[in-house]
Amino acid sequence: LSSTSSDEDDKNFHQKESIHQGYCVKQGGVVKNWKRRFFVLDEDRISYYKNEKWQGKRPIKSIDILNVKEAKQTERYKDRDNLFELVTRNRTFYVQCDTCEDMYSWIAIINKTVSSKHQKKISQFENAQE
Ligand code: 4IP
Repeated sequence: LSSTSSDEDDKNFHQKESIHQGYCVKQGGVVKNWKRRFFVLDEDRISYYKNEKWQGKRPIKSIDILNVKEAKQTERYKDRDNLFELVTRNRTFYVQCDTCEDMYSWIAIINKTVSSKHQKKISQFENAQE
């Protein structure tokens, strides 16, 4: 979602049922500072918000799951443990979890959601061909 979306788009911010959610610390894109944000994953997108009272609110940023290539553990920043990277078509997000278990959960669930989404797209395409 771009910052240019109109207020009309607000009703589209209603997410599908949340698959996974929780606080993580993320790095900025250009200004590389780290912020604690509340992440919410559903079958279509990963969004982050200022805090856990996200329901009905516009996310700070929302990433289309179809733009996500993969999530994987990284040691890019030596002073930050439990760190994974979320590789998208145009940006790699660095996300630090509170625990190692959190990190593995996020990585597994993101990659699973990405592949089910692609699988769903493929079946839709195949059904349309029939
Ligand atoms: C901001 O720094 C925050 O880190 C933003 O994170 C981040 O945007 C900005 O990245 C960065 O400049 P300040 O708060 O000091 O302005 P958040 O959006 O979580 O608040 P991203 O794109 O990471 O969300 P750039 O790329 O706009 O510089």
